[in-house]
Order: sequence, then C-alpha cells, then structure tokens
Amino acid sequence: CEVKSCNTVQQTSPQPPVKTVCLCLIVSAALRFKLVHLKVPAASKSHKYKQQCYYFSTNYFTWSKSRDECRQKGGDLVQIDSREEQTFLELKLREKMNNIWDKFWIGLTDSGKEGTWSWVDGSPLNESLTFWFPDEPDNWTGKDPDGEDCVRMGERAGAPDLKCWFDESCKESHRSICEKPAETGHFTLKCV
Ligand SMILES: [Ca+2]
Ligand SMILES: [Ca+2]
Repeated sequence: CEVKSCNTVQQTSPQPPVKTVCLCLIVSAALRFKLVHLKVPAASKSHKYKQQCYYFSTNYFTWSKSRDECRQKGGDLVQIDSREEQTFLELKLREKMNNIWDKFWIGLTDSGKEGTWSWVDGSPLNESLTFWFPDEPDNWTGKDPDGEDCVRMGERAGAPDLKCWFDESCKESHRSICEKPAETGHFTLKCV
C-alpha cells in the first residue's frame, strides 16, 4: 500500500470504509518513521557505505592519537579492503578537504617491521591491492630520522588511478578516517 494509492481511494469514495482509512494512516505513519530514521546518518558526521560507517575527523593529530580518537568512537582507523572502498574514500575526501594541505591517516603501518605493511587489525597488506603514489613508500628520513611508518591519503585534485597513499612520519599531524561496522536498526543500518 502506498500513500498515493490511499489518497486515490479517499478521493474517489467520499466515505471510505473505516478499515481502509486506518490501514492508510498506519502505513503513512510507518513511512514517516522510516524517513526520520533514514535521515540519521546524513545528519551526523558519519557516512555509511556497504554496511560500514566512516567518520572523517576534523582534528589534526599524530597517527597514534588519531587512532585513539577512532577507538574512542568504537571503531579504528580505516582498513581498505577493495578497489571500490578506495574509490568511495578517494572521492569522499575531495569533498571533505577544507584546505589543500588536508591529508587523512589510514590504518596502515610498517612500524612493527620496516617494509612489512599491516593493517590495524594485524592483517597483512594485500600487495595486489595497494594504492601507493608513484615512488612511495620510500621511508624518507629527510624530515624524521626514524623514517616513515604510517600512511596517509587524500588529494584534493584527485589521484590518477586512485594512487594517493604516502608513507610519512607517524609524528606528523593529519586528519583521519575512522571506520566501524554499521549497527542494525529497526528499519535500516545506522551510523551513530
Ligand atoms: Ca617505513
Ligand atoms: Ca614517503
């Protein structure tokens, strides 16, 4: 039953049966309730994509402090598991950047063993699914003698073939992308 068809019934018969009116009122109320719930993710700072919620922090923190912020929100720094996910994030970051120098930490690091990249959940980086900017990672020691063990992404002008990962000193301050699974609501998956 759609509200539209209910209205049609009401228009064509001046005194519709009570049962029809009641049913229509219930359906309209249910639809309104659903719409209110659907607005929740859009109103918050989180964005839902494929049953995951993403939070784009506006704080400029070191990699560790950024990770702490994500964990306080019940998630962790983002783990990128597919080309689709990288595409979604690469496009979304372009909207989120307030400044040309805005970059975003992701949950990838080689701080455990130099050159061995792993995600924050401990899983190894799939070498056939990487989006390194050309000539990265280079573990450059020019700025920080400890080298570069944390990864950031985001190019306001877009990245050729989505390749925008740079290894950088974990002590640099950047914004970050947090990720957590969407919670199952009554009508829809919610990002809270
Ligand atoms: Ca490194
Ligand atoms: Ca680098």
